Amino acid sequence: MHCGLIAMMILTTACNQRANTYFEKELTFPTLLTSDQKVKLSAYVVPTPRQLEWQQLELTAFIHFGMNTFTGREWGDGSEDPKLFNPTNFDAEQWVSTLQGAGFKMLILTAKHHDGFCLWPTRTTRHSVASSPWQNGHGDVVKEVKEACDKYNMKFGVYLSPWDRNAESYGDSPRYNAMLVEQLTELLTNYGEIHEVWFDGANGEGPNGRVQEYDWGRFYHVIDSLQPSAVKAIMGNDVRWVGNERGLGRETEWSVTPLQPDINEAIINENIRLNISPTAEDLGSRQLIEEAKTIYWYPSEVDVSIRPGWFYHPEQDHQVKTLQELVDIYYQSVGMNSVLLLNIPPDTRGRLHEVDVERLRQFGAYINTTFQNEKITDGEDGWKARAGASKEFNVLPGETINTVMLQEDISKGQGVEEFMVEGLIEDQWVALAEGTTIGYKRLVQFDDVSPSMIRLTISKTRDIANIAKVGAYYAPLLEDNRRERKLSDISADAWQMTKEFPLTVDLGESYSIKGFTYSPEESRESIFTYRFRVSENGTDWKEISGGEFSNIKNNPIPQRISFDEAINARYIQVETVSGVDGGTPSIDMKQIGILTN
Ligand code: FUL
Repeated sequence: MHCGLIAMMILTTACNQRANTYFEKELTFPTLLTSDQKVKLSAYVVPTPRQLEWQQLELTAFIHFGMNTFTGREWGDGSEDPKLFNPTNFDAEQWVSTLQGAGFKMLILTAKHHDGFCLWPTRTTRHSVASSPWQNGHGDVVKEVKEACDKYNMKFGVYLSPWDRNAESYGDSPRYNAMLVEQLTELLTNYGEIHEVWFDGANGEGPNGRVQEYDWGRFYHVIDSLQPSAVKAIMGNDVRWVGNERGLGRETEWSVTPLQPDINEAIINENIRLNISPTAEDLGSRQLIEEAKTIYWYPSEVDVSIRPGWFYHPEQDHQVKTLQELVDIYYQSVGMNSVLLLNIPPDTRGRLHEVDVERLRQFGAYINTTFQNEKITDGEDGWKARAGASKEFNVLPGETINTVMLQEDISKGQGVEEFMVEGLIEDQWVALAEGTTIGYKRLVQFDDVSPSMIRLTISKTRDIANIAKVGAYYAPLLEDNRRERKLSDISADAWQMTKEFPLTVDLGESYSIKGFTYSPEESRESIFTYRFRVSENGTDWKEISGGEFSNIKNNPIPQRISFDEAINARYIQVETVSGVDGGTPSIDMKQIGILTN
């Protein structure tokens, strides 16, 4: 059946249809369709105008700043004294001008993180900048950042953590929901235009913790009515979490997917039926579309920090990602049909650290230089491609290339399932790269070549694909000066495990211990809360550290715990109190490192 006809048929059942053949954001399939018809129709689901505008930003920046900046933690527990928040040289313009210079188009600020401390003088709680010594309690971080954004023509978004470890009403669902609505309303009415609202999904409350039932429908309604240009991200239904915090998109990244955030029973059950979640590898294959009842335009956002942590910690000044790492992340996010949300955390002065500023400058310059130097002609002529169609492009004489950029006109949907790029070298067509999805943007890399022409073949599509742009570039090779931090200052050669539960280790001799590291492993559940004890003789133990490895579930990087003061010990013991999935995972000796420096 002709697609237009099917679309007409569906007119009565699907919502939000724009023109005759497009389905804005959402399409519910009528039951009569065959699998092939469903797949074909999925190519006609398109973004809303705000989703489209968001996708075109490509580079967006996260700013994690707040109480944790001053306590050295990643997740505060809400009991922090507001007096600790006291930036000495706060300069929002420095953040925004640096980001703008590096090509970023939006800044998202942690207006409230899990510790509940509000960066604006809210009426909902005293746990805010108004109770801090900063600007004698008259400061407003949200306002200063928004003003700087306006000055530098940068879009602005807010991160408002639903999980709140300070709010007394948290867990008393209606009361806390009312507070969150009030906080949202303040943020969305007092500061001008807002372009993204970021609802994080983290909640570290254990089995005995407070359980809050969020009223997502109400939160969405508040945002849609107060800020119609804002996309709702992560626990919001406009922008999807890519599924990791490592800056890694999918090779096959469909913006059209049956996935929706787990905001109500019906959605949770449907996600379970389809076996999908933000971390699933397959979110949009033919097979999945065939089984789906409703599909959505729900594109991916890649959030990753320029440092190991989301918040600033001085000991991570040497671990700012290298230019090579940032460029890799760019290829794996923007180059894989996603928007990059790169976090750069300001320090206790309230400024971006010099190392980060320099790295951002290098990154912006590299991306700019690479992609401003187009090496082919006529790559911007729109092209409607059926499966099997090819098109050739002239390469500027004598130029070397190693990167190709492909773009679909996503205002007409996403359709390409397979493509191939070849180069004409000495009258022979040579394969340069192949891939699956394109979507808004796809970058593919290959070894340096100097072809006279390149040829793009759209090998497989869901329906006619709308190719908006083909480009070819030379991306200079970078020297990777990655610096790994040591996970242990002492060799484990002489260590002996003396007990398995809790893991007890004889280090062979006594050391002055200043801290320890714990490296999670993919194959086993990570520890969430722990106790760490030391002993000189293996009999008398002293507990010197305990608590949580915050955010280890979403960001399973090595954890470094430093003690307040060094302690002499020959034996150590690590006890699992709880795991990230509610179990009590065991731990292997090789997952532990001892810090003595
Ligand atoms: C996570 C949070 O728990 C982290 O602290 C951070 O804000 C990150 C962006 O999202 O889930």
